[in-house]
Amino acid sequence: MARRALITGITGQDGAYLAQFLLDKGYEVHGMVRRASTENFERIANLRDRLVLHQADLLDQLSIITLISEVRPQELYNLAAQSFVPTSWLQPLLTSEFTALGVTRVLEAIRLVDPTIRFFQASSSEMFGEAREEPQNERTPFWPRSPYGVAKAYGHWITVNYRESYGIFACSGIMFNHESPLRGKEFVTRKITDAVARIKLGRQDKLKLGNLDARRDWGYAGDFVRAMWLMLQQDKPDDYVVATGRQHTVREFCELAFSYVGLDWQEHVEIDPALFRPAEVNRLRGDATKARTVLGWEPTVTFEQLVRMMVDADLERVQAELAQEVSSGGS
Ligand code: NAP
Ligand code: F7E
Repeated sequence: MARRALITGITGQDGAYLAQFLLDKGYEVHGMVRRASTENFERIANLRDRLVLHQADLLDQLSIITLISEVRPQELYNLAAQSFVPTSWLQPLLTSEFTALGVTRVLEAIRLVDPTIRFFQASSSEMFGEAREEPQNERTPFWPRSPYGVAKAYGHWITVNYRESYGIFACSGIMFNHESPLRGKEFVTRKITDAVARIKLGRQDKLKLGNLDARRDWGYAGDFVRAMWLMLQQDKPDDYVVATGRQHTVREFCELAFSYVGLDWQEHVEIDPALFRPAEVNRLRGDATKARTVLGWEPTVTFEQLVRMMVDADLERVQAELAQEVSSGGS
């Protein structure tokens, strides 16, 4: 019989990559989606026929219990969250409800319905915040710098706590930034590659950014979902940093993305003070030695390949939009 997995946040970047990964492994894949007035399934459109989607919401305990009772998965990947850091200052309570308490709701449902379900929690390098050491590993203390980071720290510790209190096979993946052509356009990498494509094709001239000096450890989402799965295949549940170990500034990302299409970033990028954050996470770099040695996990896509992959995908998409406009204008 096929193994059954349930993914919360299946409509997001990681949800789409994980769904594809699990389908390729022969899983029966179920996804939790929240109700919206307009469907939001673009990222999983190509998989739609092979997935079973169910309505439930991280805010609604009964809906999660009902969902898990109906699906009875062997593995549950909790990827749903309010994941955009700036929004967490505008909506700190909602962020805590989704990103922090939502984790407890899922764990409580597992505890009640079937405590043998293996659980993955999508934790974040934002928990390290103003990091006490570099690179950061599983023992580096947390100092989150946003309501999002604080909420993720709660989600991490409640995952550890349910493992220790109830013996649930609960793993926390402390994931550093990971990107792809499916990344939301408000995150800095995709904001840049989308603008590069639009500028190159004459649809835009300027790109407003905030802090160009911030340093991140950027990896590829397709690599990160493999680490999630590997965690749930081990004999024992544990926590793992998932990162490339390489660090770049936002400025370097810009330079590479613009120069790839023959543009000078300095002619197009403007600094907008409104995009600076109330408290910044200046530098992050992960030490994934444990994931490498225990899980056998390795990233396969370099920073340079990632930037080019994202620019290429945005160029193709904007070109297709332009062609569509021309053909509908001409008809
Ligand atoms: P994303 O693209 O923003 O996707 C978030 C998902 O959560 C969406 O499917 C969204 O559904 C869903 N969601 C939000 N609130 C919900 C609610 N109340 N009930 C049900 N579903 C809800 O995020 P991502 O980049 O794929 O990241 C996946 C997870 O990893 C998140 O928990 C994120 O915080 C964490 N993480 C991400 C990174 C990264 O660099 N990408 C790094 C570390 C940790 P809608 O489509 O309906 O909005
Ligand atoms: O910002 C700087 C900004 O929004 C990266 C989420 O997936 O990864 C992500 O969080 C850096 C920051 O990602 C702009 O100040 C400059 O220093 O792409 P971001 P993030 O905040 O690191 C972690 C691991 C998660 O868990 C989160 O869910 O870029 N920056 N100018 C900008 N950032 C944005 N968004 N927009 C700008 O214009």
